[in-house]
Amino acid sequence: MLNKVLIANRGEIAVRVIRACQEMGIATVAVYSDLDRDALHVRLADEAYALGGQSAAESYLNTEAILDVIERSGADAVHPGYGFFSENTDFARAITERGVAFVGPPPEAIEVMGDKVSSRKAAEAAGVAGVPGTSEFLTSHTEVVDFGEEFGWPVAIKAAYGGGGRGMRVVRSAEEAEEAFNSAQSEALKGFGRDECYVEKYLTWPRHIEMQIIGDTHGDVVWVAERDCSAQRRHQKLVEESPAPAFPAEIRQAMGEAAVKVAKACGYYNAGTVEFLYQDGEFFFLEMNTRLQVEHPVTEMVSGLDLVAEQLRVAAGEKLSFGQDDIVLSGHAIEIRINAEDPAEGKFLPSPGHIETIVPPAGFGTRWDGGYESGDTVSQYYDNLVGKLICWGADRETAILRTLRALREFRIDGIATTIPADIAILEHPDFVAATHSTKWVEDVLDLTGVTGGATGSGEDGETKVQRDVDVEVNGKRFSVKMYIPESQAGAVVAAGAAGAGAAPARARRGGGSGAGAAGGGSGAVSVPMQGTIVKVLVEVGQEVEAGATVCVLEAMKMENNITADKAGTIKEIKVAAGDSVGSGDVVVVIE
Ligand code: MV4
Repeated sequence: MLNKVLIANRGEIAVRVIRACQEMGIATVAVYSDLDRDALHVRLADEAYALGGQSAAESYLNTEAILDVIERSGADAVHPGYGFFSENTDFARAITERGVAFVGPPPEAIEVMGDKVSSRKAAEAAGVAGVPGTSEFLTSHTEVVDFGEEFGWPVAIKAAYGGGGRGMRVVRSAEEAEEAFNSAQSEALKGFGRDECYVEKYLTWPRHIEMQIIGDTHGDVVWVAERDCSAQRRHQKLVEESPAPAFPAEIRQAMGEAAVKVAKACGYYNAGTVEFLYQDGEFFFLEMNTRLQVEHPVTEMVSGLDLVAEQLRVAAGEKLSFGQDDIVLSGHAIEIRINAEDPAEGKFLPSPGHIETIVPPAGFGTRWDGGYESGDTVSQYYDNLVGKLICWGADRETAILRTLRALREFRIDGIATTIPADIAILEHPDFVAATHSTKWVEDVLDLTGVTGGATGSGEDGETKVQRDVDVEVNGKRFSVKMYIPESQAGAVVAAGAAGAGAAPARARRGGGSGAGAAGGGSGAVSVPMQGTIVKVLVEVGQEVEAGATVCVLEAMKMENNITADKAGTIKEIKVAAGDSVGSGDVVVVIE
């Protein structure tokens, strides 16, 4: 087994790897930039070394500085985490050439899977098809026209050395082909320094499903479970889950076997993920990620495997301690990426800053993989992921309800986070019904009125902070949001404020920036899942605030607050206590 692992990363993934090492009796070496001198991963590691510099390029991407720490610390392995050097062939070679273990795949596999065209060819050689398309680079737009006429429109022109959808052009007819081809080439040249492009049939409403695999250095590779990552915005994943909803077992088996074929074809070992597009019962190879992914915890929660521990064992030369038949999946897990971004009006503006207080939720089936504690600072220099909330349930509805409960319980003050948008996604009937796709967040979800800001400058220019305060008025309890000047933030006490803004007692408790409700709804308040109305908390003619609880739905043995999706007057109440309702039924109308 390994003796001492250098974690060449920061934030929550560095914390995650350090914890796995500590549980296995492996010493840990952290590295840090000037800005991360007091970061959580540094506080937890056995040893810590300064890399110098502030930006990622000056620190975590400084190969010489990391190699120097390997020498000084005597580390016998390096775990790259994700991002940074995790898929860098040269870095992996620099490590292994020194006789130090790289906790990841062989450099050759990283290389093969590094560009879209070679990875597609490798997959096709293994008998795993990509979306129908050309495997040779395009030389003119007439080839796009020929392909579209043969395979049907629309088609997608993609940059061979691109990623994340950049440079991708959707072409809906022959007339659009020339302009699309030229702009795809020029954007590819600008974005990636290479203008080679290819064309594929365009899938109009795909789900993004990826298969976790892990292999050892003795030739064994197994598939673990799939993850559905369709809830994305501009290629940034927001919500991931496992298993994929409405995903037939025979498709799962076929996709798992396809992923193993792709891995074996490139001599893969350690943890990896094969990505597919899934539409109309068919799946197509998209690309392979030769690293541990952000969303690995959902796979851990449904399989019971500690993927980081398995990575470390593989890096130590051990055989996998389990075979394909030993993998048994149980329940459903959902991961929410909590980013320091303000989702107000759907803008997701970066919101780095000082975390005054962070109190993650807890309870049965509730996991927090975080990189920060109260008093830490989220820097603008790095990825703004604060951490990941992962919730497990016996089935998907339970997992959704538990995740919503946990998100509403989450307390984080000082920065805005994506939590309100996450709540809007999980509450939406499309997500509950699993009819969403990779385009749904951007094309369908309405985040108008979602407020995420824990801080915001008030009219007078002074920064105001949001405080959720419980008050009692004439013996009746209300939860109210107060926006107070930052300078007075510490002095706020439960105000006796009554009147405007006071929500009914059962209004969902706020959680710092955690519980902003969608305030821009239609007023037709519906229930996200079938259940029984146990309480109606409003009357016709009553004024309510957005986010106020209008009734309580009992579903999956839990009480769920059904909230007003906008401020206004109760116009109609369609239910009474004891009524059974179905997913999407309207219970209250607000005008
Ligand atoms: C596609 C597609 C539909 N049809 N290819 C975007 C990122 C890159 N990895 C591949 N992407 C897509 N390729 C065809 N033929 C839709 C997407 C796509 C997407 C894919 C996975 C996850 C999120 C996505 C968001 C938008 C578009």
